[in-house]
Amino acid sequence: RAEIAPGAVHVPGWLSPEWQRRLVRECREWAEPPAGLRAARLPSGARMSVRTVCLGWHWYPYRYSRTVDDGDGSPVKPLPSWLAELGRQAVSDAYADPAAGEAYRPDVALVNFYDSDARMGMHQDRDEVSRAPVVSLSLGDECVFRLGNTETRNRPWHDVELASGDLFVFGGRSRMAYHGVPRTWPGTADPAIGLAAGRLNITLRESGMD
Ligand code: MD3
Ligand code: FE
Repeated sequence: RAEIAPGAVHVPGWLSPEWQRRLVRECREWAEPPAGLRAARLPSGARMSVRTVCLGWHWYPYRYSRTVDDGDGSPVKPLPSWLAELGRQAVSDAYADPAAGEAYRPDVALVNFYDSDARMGMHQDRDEVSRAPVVSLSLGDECVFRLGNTETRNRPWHDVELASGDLFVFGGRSRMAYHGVPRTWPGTADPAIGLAAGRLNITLRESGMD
């Protein structure tokens, strides 16, 4: 465990190879239509290079709905209870505090698919009403993850290399920090987890909505 900033805890290799293989397989199924993978369109009209599938709630810049309003209009896929439970275990382990895990009730997951050119610019996650932590699980290619400050999208920031199986929990004062993924490292994934190329990131969140 490494606390990169207050409330931001990195746990390298948290997911076993078995969990990594299972999650890759599940991500592939979630990516299928209806309500499958899409590249969100920003209000500027630009398409994100990262493609996303949502579970529980559908995120589109910059709000949540129960249907894929910027896609095929289908109801969003449910968040499996086993994945919410994995999120509780993640919070409990990262903060070494079983009570923190017990209190965590994620109701949405965003699954991001990165090909070798995909990037995520510096942004804040402010579409959730809840200020509960965000849990991040990385699979496949390694990447540079950039954790900034809460004031501006510019320096100071920390660059952290994230690899397949890594857990990151962002709570407390880091929950509103700017962050992004300036690049991935193509070819660094272990094909044994079932992902030949690219990077997957699963984030779990509490929406704070009914
Ligand atoms: C720090 N995803 O989906 S996960 C996102 O790797 C997003 O796909 C990145 O940023 C990815 O919004 C980073 C790590 C992450 C997620 C949420 C955060 C870091 C965060 C919220 C607050 C602070
Ligand atoms: Fe984010």
